[in-house]
Amino acid sequence: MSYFANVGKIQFEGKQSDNPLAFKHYNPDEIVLGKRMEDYLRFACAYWHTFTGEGADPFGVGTAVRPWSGASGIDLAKKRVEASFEFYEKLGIPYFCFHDRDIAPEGATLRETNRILDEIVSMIKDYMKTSNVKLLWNTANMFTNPRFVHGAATSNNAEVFAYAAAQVKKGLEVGKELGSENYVFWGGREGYETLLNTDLKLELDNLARFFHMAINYAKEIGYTGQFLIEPKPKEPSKHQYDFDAATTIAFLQSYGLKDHFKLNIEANHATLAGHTFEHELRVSRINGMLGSIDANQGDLLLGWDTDEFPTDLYAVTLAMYEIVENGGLGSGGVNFDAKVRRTSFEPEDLFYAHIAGMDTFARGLKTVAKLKEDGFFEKIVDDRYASFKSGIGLDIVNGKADFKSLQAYIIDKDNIVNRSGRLELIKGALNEYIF
Ligand code: XUL
Ligand code: CO
Repeated sequence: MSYFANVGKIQFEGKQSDNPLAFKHYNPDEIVLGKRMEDYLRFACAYWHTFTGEGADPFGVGTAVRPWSGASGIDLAKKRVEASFEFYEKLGIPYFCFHDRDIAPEGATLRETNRILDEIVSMIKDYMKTSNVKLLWNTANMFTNPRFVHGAATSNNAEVFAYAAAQVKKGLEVGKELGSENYVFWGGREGYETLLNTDLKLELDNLARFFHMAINYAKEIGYTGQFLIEPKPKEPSKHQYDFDAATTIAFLQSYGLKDHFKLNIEANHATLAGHTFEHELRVSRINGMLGSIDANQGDLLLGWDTDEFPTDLYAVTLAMYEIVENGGLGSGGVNFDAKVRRTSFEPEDLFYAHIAGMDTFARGLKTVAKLKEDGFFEKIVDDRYASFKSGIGLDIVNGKADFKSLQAYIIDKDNIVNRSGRLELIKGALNEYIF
């Protein structure tokens, strides 16, 4: 049975090709910056958007036409698994990611839910035996079911905390079973609405307790995937605890968790926090915390998490620069946490969307290789901070200066000279690399 019979294996055909079902820039075997493109980028398909999502929005039901539409329950779950592996193979995407509830429906009790999950996990495991496709990460959906109305690990209800713990326990077991290279925590409802009824300190302490329990259990069962936290400032919660990279890193540090986690940075979450994607990546990178990315883009005119496929070359180039400077993403990858627009409802659109995203990142990587070859940003920054390379600046950097020596140095100088930042010159020159 074929779900995407109209589509064959997507090949790299190069820039000249006018075949919409071909890569123009993503050439998995091409060596860029000393590594195969496929190994650098480690692309992943997000199960929830591509196979579970149906294109619903708050004003209307789904519009997506899918070859598995019409099925329900466990039958639907199985059809999605079959379709997903056909999709990965045809697209040539090396990884996938899922939430527990994306792949299998819930039962009446957690015991029943886990039994259904096991059935689908074993089916996925069988597919993985005959395929090169691997699981980049799995995670727990602890935000859709009404039981999580007040949060999961930060709920005021201890029974919900227990439920969430049992759910993540199972997630780690599933991660071990399928060899997931990372395990993600995105705290969609880990936040609060108003301080009028909230014990902020208890909620944060509980969140830290929850993470410590996860670390202990992973150790106990020998799950070795990297733990990742995915920051997001709001939506669905108003004040989300993992607001952005800096807030999350400070939280992890305060609770003795920093060595056990890295961050999964999502472009659209960055913009919701009032940052650029590259800002969030830079903050993570310089703290040694950049683990993986959720590749997408938002729409600044809309202001919510639109999860569009990433096609903005400018933003993706700057993001790839951070990834290259990080020495790649280690066990992480580039997960397309992105959905086709509600108006792009045909199955082929799933291929066009991923091709666009993969080509954009491949172009970004190639542009960064050229920028690195020329030392583009390195020269700009070296020159701009030259005052710290010698004299009083070098003393400051080397810890040889104090307030008294600095005062003595500056007190009689009346000619402090600043230099232009040359921003427009830089932007014009950068355009020449990108276009
Ligand atoms: C929600 C979001 C999630 C996480 C995984 O905004 O990004 O899909 O990536 O739970
Ligand atoms: Co995400």
